[in-house]
Amino acid sequence: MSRIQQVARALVAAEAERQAVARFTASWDEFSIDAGYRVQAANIEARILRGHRRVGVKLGLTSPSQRRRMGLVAPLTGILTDDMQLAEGLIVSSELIHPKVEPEIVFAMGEDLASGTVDVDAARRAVATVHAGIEVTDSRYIDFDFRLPDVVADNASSARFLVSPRGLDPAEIDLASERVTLMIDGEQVASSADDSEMVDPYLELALAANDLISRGEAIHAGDVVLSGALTKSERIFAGSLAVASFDRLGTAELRAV
Ligand code: OOG
Ligand code: MG
Repeated sequence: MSRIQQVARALVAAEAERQAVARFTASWDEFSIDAGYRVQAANIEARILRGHRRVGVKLGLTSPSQRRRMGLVAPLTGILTDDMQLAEGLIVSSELIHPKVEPEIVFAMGEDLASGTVDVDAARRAVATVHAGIEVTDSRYIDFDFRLPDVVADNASSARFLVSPRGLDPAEIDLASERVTLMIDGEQVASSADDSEMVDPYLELALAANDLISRGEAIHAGDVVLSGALTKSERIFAGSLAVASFDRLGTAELRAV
């Protein structure tokens, strides 16, 4: 079995058994981001063979300053499948290891971003509607302790996500100034105003699309795109209610049982 297959299987087992593992970069010096994407692709292919359907893409590390420190030019990406999408805002904690919630702007794509070089305007034009959402991340690594190759292999910590049904036309909303607060059990635990750096979600979409295209992948019409956390993420435990309140996009609510 190749090293890629070994890592892929270990991550599948960690998810299935809800047992976090140590990061692979601790014991495999040559583990690269590129190898991480090969692990990710192998596990998504396996998920699809098990009967799940690809529904979109998630972006991670969408803070430009954080990215510069890490020497990256584009956000990380993970692939979303239908079993990750929450029809109702309910997660079952016992199915997850140590879930965290983070508010995100979500795009429903109207057009493909599949070839050429995508600029910010092209990215915006390809979006059909903009929604409020909450991503539930659940790293398969102990204490969310990972380096870039590890987290890429782990499908960027993807676990569950919620998209509010009501969407706005991109022309109706200035996303660069859209703020959000995250409340857990009625207490504000995070706000995008805490973070002085403004992120342009359309620029992140364009950068991610170009990176996907360079890897032979694409964003497609009909895809859901989670555009990246707007606040720090917060642990959620059974019995708690998380509410993301956006200025104009409305609210998304998620309960953990
Ligand atoms: C990686 C996933 C990051 C985001 O929105 O930035 C992410 C992590 O677990 O930190 O989903
Ligand atoms: Mg996220």
